[in-house]
Amino acid sequence: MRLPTVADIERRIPRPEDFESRARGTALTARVGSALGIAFLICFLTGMWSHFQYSTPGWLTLSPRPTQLYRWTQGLHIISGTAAIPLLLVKLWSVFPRLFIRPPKGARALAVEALERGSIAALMGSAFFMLVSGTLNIIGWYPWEFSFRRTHEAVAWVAIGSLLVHIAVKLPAIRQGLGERVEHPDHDLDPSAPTRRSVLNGAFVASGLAVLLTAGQTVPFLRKVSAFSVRPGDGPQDLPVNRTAAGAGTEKTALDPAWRLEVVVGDRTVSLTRDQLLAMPQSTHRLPIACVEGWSRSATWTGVPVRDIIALAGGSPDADVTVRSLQTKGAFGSSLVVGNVVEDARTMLALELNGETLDIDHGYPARLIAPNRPGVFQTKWVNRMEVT
Ligand SMILES: Nc1nc2c(c(=O)[nH]1)N[C@H]1C(S)=C(S)[C@@H](COP(=O)(O)O)O[C@H]1N2
Ligand SMILES: [Mo]
Repeated sequence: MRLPTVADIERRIPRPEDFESRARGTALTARVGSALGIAFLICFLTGMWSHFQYSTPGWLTLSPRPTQLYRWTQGLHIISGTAAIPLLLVKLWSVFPRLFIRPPKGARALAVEALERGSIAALMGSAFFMLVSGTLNIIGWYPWEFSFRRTHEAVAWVAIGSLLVHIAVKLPAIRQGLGERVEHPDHDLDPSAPTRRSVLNGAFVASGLAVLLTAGQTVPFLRKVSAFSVRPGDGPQDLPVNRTAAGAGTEKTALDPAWRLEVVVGDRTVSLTRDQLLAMPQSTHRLPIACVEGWSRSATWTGVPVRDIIALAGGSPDADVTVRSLQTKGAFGSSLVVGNVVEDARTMLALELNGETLDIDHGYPARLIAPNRPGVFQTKWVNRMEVT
């Protein structure tokens, strides 16, 4: 038996012309690609906003208004990312025969081709990474060792950078494709074959369905429609739960009658029982929990404004306050509330949720709730506030 030669192998590798579907073509690629580009751009901008809200740089002061801002930006982030998945698959299908173009002759042409393919490889790799890691994050599964947040952010820059290069390189083809009619001129030769129009419509329908079936986790009127949304509405007191008291190791300490809220201002510490907190003037506000993982839900919270508690201990009502909890396991056991958020009367140490005593999984005996704040910072099982 003779071993196959390079030429034998080459003969077996298909060529672009071997893929005959007339549904492919620049008219389709340019349209699906434009929609995908818009989805990626929205996803990128809202994602960067999320990083700003999560670790706010010193030059930026985030306002507690608009109250629902983070809910909107993070909702859009998850919706645009979900919409992008079917679009990316159809876009890939429409161009993948081009992967089989043979390398050109000549060093210069070869170098240009290698650069272009390199940028496409970076774009594909980063786009897949973003959509896969984002989806796993939405479903709350972290099968990796690295920090999701930092890696998702770093790769986002690779994705947006290589996307801009790709758009710049392909601009003439994009303009040509958008100028062409969608349908192939001889599409009636074989009426049973899928047409470009049907593939294009299919891509948009699939993308729309993906959104409809999941967006109910953040868009209230879609709640009943979104069969695949991750946290549709279960959880005590009509509000989903990410980390339970058992998960945080607080199921005993939270119910301990010896619980006190310690308020530390300088070298002064004031201890308050839950009854003492209940005896202070209460306020009630409707505020959302807007989780970075893409679900959000408004609820009616009753409790004591944080600024009143700080003032009671002799602190300034616009001080920066570190809020700590009984949590012993895992992340997000404490958070910082900056002065202009403390100052807002709706920033509360909540004692009641939807008219009932806070459920232990929602942070009994007391939890923080503030307007326009990522869910991870709405600290549950609070036992200490420090003016820093
Ligand atoms: N102490 C503590 N508080 C926490 C968390 C946590 O892990 N530990 N998770 C946060 C996250 S990620 C979210 S989205 C909200 C959810 O609040 P809920 O469970 O009452 O809906 O709580 C936040 N508060
Ligand atoms: Mo969250």
